[in-house]
Amino acid sequence: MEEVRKEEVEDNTDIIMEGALIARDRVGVQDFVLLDSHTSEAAFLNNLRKRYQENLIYTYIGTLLVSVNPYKELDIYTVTQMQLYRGVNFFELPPHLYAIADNAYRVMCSEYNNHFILISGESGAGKTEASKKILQYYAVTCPTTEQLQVVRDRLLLSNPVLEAFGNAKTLRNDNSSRFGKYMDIQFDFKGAPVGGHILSYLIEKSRVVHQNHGERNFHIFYQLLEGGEKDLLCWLGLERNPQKYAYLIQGRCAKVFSINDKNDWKIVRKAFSIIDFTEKDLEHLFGIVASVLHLGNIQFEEDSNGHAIIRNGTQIKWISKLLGVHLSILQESLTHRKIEARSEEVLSPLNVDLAFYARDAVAKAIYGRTFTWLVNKINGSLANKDSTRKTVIGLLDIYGFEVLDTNSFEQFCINYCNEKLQQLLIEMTLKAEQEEYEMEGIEDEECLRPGEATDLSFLEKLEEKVGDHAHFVTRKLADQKTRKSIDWVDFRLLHYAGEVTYCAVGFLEKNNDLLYRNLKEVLCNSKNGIIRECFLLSELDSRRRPETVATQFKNSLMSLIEILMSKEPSYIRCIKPNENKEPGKFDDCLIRHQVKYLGLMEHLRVRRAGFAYRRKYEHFLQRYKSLCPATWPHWHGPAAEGVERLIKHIGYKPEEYKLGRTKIFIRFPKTLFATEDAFEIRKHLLVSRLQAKYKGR
Ligand code: AOV
Ligand code: MG
Repeated sequence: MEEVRKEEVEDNTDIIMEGALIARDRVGVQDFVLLDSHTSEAAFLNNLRKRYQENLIYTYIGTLLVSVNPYKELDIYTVTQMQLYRGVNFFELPPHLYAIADNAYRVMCSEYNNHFILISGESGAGKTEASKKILQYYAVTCPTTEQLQVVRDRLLLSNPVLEAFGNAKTLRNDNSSRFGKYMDIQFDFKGAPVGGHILSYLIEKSRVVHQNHGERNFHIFYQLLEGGEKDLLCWLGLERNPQKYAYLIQGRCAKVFSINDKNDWKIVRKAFSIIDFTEKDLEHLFGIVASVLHLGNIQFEEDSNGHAIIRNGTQIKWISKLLGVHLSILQESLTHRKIEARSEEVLSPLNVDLAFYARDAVAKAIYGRTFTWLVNKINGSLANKDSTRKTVIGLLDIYGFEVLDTNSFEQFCINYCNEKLQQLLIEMTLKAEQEEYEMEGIEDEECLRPGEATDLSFLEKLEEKVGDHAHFVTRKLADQKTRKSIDWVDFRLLHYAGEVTYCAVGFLEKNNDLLYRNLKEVLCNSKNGIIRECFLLSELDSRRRPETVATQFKNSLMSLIEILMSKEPSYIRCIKPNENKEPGKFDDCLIRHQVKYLGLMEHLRVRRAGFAYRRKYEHFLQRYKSLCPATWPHWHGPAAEGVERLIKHIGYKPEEYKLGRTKIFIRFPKTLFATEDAFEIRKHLLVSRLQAKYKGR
């Protein structure tokens, strides 16, 4: 046996290298750092394309994972695959989400620190799918007990509930997240998932009352109508046909080929029962969903004085029943506004336009706050009550950057959020690089310094003033001076991901998010438990002007960034391959654009300019020890010395590497590539020789 091994070490490396190169030609390299041509964008795209065509949707840039949406089911998410990645070193298997997930988990367990996985990319690029797959990975591979299985199921089933209420079909994605989500998974000292906590960010509630052509309202409405039991619909006063509801038909696509609302309803129902929702909760919850639909069907007409009156009393009766509010007061509050004049309160009638506005405002407010209630409710059921210290892995899945034909306040907030996270990623990746060199005692003049890769000062300025409407006027006027044609109500921002023209119409209104006081009063006195929890009487007493939506959003993002900064990061960058949701179609132009704005080339350059690879001595030796007779099969001295012997034997040149305190740093990808290939081929040769030997016996 020993003889065979020794013999292998002397094997002809030329043949080994040739074999590896042929394979690489077909499927590309699994880490962009290993690309041997200079780092051109063309070579980058070429590698991505080759791999995509072989259904290899994942590629690394060092420890960052690039993922290209396959738009088809791949056989790479099975339990067998999950087991394969469990506890295995990062570079030993093909790139995968599971490797990222497992790496974060292993480091968390061994170093007892907190992590997060930031998943970014534009709308439809595959962020939500990735975050769900990571959660499944933990659910399957982490240790658990019978008791803890409940937590595991609740963690998994929180997704269908939140997606039903927070996702919708858009032109870009049939299951587009219309809220931002950060989920902490909490682990105990044994590494078992024992709880969770979700933070949600700004749900796009304008969708409740309006959808663009080709888009839908939130999934839950269609699920309820398609799948809801007959008795339930009857109790809610609903008809099964979505065409009957004004709030559901503006996008003219209530039915979508790729979505099975009836089936999804069943999943959501099951999820509710596991996440501890009582029958009463559900009664109130569906009561609210139905009330929104009834509200949308309320029509107003003018009386002889030009004041709004409700045309037909049917809907309002249902709403009064379902929300547990007084019929005549509800009626009055939808057509009047309470104004405080000196110390008196006066009821002033609304015109028809304002009455429609008030109606839509109620629909948006009750839906938006119910969503927050849902998140809190889920958090209650995920909460771990015991006070022992826990570590967490946070999963961040937000709404992706989007550019529509007409971009409004919602796109502004979504794109702003993406911009902040992009900035964070760049700061953290470049800074992390610098810190590691310092810690390991390595000085290198070629390391890039933080801040060089991006300049987001433009957005920073906007950010300071975002709550101030005068800002938009300034922007508008400034743009009028430019030569590019732009509507007078528009303003344009140059985002990291491209130029976006926003239409300022409705910005102020959406930012102020006003709900007339008398409508609030009605809701505060509701007998529907959820509504009562969402609209507190104390809100009425407060004389303080509520914060604008943009200010709240900005503040919540700032605290998110603080949360993230205190944790160890991993990154997944998702790429959308084409605009048509088509499998296998690699649109060069679209992908090149994303590669550019995601800063992937910069990231690669940083990796290559510095030391492309760094690995702990122990890990490096463990993997490659078979390539040197002195370290194979065992090396008994310190790992650092073993590594020195090993690299001397395989002929590393002094400029190719540096030895740090705990790690070896390899500068040129080619060096590691050759070592890795030699290792792979040696492994195969060894196996086949051994097989032949045993067969011969
Ligand atoms: P997003 O989260 O990035 O967009 P999703 O994760 O919802 O995008 O992905 C969009 C669609 O692409 C999914 O519904 C799947 O059909 C398909 N898809 C994505 N990833 C995979 C995968 N790994 N395997 C197979 N199909 C996939 V948005 O939420 O719109 O920003 O706001
Ligand atoms: Mg999503």
